[in-house]
Amino acid sequence: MNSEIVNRIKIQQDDITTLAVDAIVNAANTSLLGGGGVDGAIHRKAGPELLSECRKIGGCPTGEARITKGYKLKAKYIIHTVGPVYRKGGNSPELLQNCYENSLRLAVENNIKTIAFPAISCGVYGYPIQEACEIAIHTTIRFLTDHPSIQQVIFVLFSREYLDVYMDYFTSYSKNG
Ligand code: AR6
Repeated sequence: MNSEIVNRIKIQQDDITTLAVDAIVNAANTSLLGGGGVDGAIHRKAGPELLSECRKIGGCPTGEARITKGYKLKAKYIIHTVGPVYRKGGNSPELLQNCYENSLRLAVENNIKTIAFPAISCGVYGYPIQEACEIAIHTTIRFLTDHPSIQQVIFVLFSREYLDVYMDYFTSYSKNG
């Protein structure tokens, strides 16, 4: 793979709510009114004004994305996307791919240059990490190839185990893809 693209992708173990990037992505639900996991952590850190802005948006269908301000976070924006609840043999792969594409599209439209993604759908929504990782990386690389304005995409994993899955796949993809 093109080394210019490789350099625009970073993978790290971290708490996404601490990052000073233009936008962090939230793994939300269709209500956009908060929940557990990364969604809960983002709402707690950003403060109650985030919930007020989310109420005005009025929800978001699975696979789509909406943008709000970052409020008390270091990130300027939050892009809220709704991952699929994993169902084997269903349309979960397409929906998860839409989450990455629509989030990145919103980033371009809002002049966002640096964006961090959690492992969307890989917690409560039960998506197997290996399959989700392949969709996340493949979709992002394809998007970055066509959209030079995005300088950095960071994949943020909470656990060492998930970090290793992403690192291994990205390394083999970089060599062979
Ligand atoms: N930073 C980075 N990653 C995190 C953080 C964090 N602070 N906290 C959790 N993760 P989940 P989903 C990881 O369940 O599967 C919510 O209730 C976590 O370890 O947050 O898309 C929403 O409201 C996992 O690998 O999101 C929805 O109802 C990944 O983030 C539902 O959960 C995603 O786990 C969405 O479920």
